Amino acid sequence: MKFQRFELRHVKLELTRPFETSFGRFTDRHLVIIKVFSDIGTCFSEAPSLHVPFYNYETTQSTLHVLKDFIIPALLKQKQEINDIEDLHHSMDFVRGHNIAKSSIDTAFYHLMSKSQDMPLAEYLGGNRKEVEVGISLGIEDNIELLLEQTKLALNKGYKRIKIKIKPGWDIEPIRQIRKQFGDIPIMADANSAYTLDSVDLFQKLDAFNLMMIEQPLGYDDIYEHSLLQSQIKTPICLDESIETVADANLAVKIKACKVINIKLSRVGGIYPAIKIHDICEEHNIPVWSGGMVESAIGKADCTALSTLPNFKLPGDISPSDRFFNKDIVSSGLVLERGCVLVPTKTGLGVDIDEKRLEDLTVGSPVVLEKYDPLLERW
Ligand code: OSB
Ligand code: MG
Repeated sequence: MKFQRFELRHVKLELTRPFETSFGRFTDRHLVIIKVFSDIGTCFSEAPSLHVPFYNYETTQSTLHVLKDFIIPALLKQKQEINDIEDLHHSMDFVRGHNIAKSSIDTAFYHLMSKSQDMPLAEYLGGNRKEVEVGISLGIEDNIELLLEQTKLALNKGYKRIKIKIKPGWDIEPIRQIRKQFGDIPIMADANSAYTLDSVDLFQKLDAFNLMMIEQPLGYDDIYEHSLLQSQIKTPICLDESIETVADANLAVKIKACKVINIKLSRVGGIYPAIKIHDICEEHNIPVWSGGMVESAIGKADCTALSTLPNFKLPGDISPSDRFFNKDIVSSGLVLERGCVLVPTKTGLGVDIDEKRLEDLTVGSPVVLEKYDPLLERW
């Protein structure tokens, strides 16, 4: 397979309602969407970095920069064919980090290969589920009544677990109220690194609410202190931000820093490293689930396909387009039924991009890169 042309777009999607986490409140979602042309066909892929470096260091602009000035010129320069995903990653290894940028190239490769072999992406990955269980991630609200209202709507739609975002001052009380009103439903809390070890008492109090897990309570780059916290609380800790590589997952599992891992394929650099982390966790009896980054239907379809692998044992943050957006960039997207997202059965990614809508939602002009141009190589 040879890459021939890339069209990079900065796309802005309006959220149906603001989404707030401990690191910020957002009303729009900025995404990098790429159309990839190759000798075996074309496809679309997504790099779901945020527009601000508040979740990890990547941003919409850093993603465009790293793709345009480093990763894509290297791919266009390459004379040999790339026929294996490991080779593709070797071609990108010279760039350190920037996993979300890399994930858009990794997923494009999988979309092209699965389509050219007439297989749905999930089947190409070796998954054999027809549907995957999903939960919803509910943002911080202005008051608890609004959160209870959102919880009720989500349960009525069938979501199999409720995750609420917490931060100091918005933790015990919202959880207590949800338990009181909705009883024994699966609930978890995601702190996005809003606490330190000084809050051990608070986490011990949270043990009383029987949460499925607590996600990333401590530092975004910490693993060790999570192991100290895990040994003092009953609630399973789930790591998100601090697992960026296979080495991070290995360390976390070995030192018992968590009992669950949230795999975001974008955060770890794509489907290939995500599967490696999935396998390590499986060997160590650590269940995983697919996290989300408020992706378009492109990214959510990738997460769906990945979640058909056997160690995805807990509901993922996966949803149809209308969970976050008035207008997504697809003409047909994912479908939610009985708390499950149906695994697309079409070949390749399995959702259809509406190119007119993509054009309408593009900020500025697309950047087109084709053929190797030595002037592109600035390093
Ligand atoms: O921590 O899981 C997170 C969104 C943006 C950045 C970080 C996170 C999230 C979510 C959204 O929780 C989950 C989703 O896409 O449904
Ligand atoms: Mg999280």
